[in-house]
Amino acid sequence: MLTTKKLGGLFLCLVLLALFRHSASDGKVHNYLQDRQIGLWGKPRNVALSVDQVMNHLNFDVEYNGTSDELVSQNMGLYKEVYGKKIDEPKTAKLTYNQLHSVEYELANATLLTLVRNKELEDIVFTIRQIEETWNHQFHYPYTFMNDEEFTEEFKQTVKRHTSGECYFAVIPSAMWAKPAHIDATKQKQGVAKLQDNKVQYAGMESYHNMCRFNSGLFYHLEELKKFKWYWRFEPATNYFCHVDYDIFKFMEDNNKTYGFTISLYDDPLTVETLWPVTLDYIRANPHSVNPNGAFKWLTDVNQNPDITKQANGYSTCHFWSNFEVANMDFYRDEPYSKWFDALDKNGGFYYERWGDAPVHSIGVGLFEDKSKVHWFRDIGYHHSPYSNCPNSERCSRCKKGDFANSELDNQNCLSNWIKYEMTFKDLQQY
Ligand SMILES: Nc1nc2c(ncn2[C@@H]2O[C@H](COP(=O)(O)OP(=O)(O)O)[C@@H](O)[C@H]2O)c(=O)[nH]1
Ligand SMILES: [Mg+2]
Repeated sequence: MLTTKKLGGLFLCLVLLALFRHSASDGKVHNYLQDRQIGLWGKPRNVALSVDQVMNHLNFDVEYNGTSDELVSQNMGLYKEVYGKKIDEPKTAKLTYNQLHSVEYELANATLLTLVRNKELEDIVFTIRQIEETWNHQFHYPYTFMNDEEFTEEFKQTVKRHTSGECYFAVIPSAMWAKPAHIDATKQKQGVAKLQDNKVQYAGMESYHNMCRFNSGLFYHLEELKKFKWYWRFEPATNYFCHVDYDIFKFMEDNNKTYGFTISLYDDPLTVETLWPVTLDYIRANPHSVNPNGAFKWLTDVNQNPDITKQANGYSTCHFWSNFEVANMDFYRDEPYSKWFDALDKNGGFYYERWGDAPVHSIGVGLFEDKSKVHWFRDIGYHHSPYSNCPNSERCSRCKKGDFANSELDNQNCLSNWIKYEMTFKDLQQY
């Protein structure tokens, strides 16, 4: 029999449930995640997949009853909704500070890292000053500068004046930088000509191809980097807008993350026409290397930009924009990534096409790592022309809150797909 007391208890439970659902609700974001039935309790299984299972995951093709323009606009709505939320530091993570600027502070095994040319001295100082001002003045993490040539004394002395941590200068051995001997010159010429006909940026600049290959799969083998586990990549002339007080590297370490990013974009499909087919061949032979909780849908979405996915033969071209990234180099050094990179290198697409380090890192992370180990640094305000990540936070200045780029570039934004397909409700509540 239902007594008044029991009814009261039931009522209280219903009210609490409703309150929980309300407080946990983020409008559309909540609905998307509910639709996918991924929630607080959605723990993935960690069992190796068979070839068929892997291929099934990668043939993802949601029916979408609308045009891709409609989807872009819907996704930008989601993007703006997420950005509209006021954020501060991550709420549910372990954070480490050095508020007293103690010299005793124990650093993580990490370096700020940039590949840069002597002629970019002014631009690199421009960026270093912002990294110091918004973050590193509290920690004094070391910097590693990489170059395919010797750095000039002027370069070295100038950057040392603007950095609060130790500076290391690494000259890249030509075996790591130059085009490998197995590249077929005729095939390369034909490939470059095709890219040039299609107005692909940097197509005929061999140093750009070298740079992409080096950043994709070689930098972490440099002698000067062997001692480090973590890196934060930065580029000349980029901006950092927000003050971050906690240790970014320890955040990664203490919260079990492998890869951190700020911006996610589409690539020019012509630069990576065969990257996905070559990768599929590799994983057909090595299905065990694929992580069962990979970011498969983000990698293969065909709805928002169907032409791109078709032209890239099944790869959405969505990638983490790697001119900013914080990551664990041991992930690249381990077998799943490094063996796959060797297969890519052997194929030669870094020269026959223009495979970039951003899609290569992203496919590698998306296939071989658990997506829960990928972190979107919502709180790091960042700009590399023409795109930005500018959160709605009191900690940021000099950028327009919620800004991505000019609206005609909205269809270049992939972050909504990451949010919709790969983030859990709990991930979204982290800030
Ligand atoms: N040392 C060196 N650095 C390079 C070279 N080419 C590109 N970089 C660096 O590689 C990064 C990416 O190059 P960038 O010109 O910014 O390419 P984009 O961002 O794709 O337009 C930047 O940090 C550049 O300074 C090169 O030939 N030598
Ligand atoms: Mg750049």
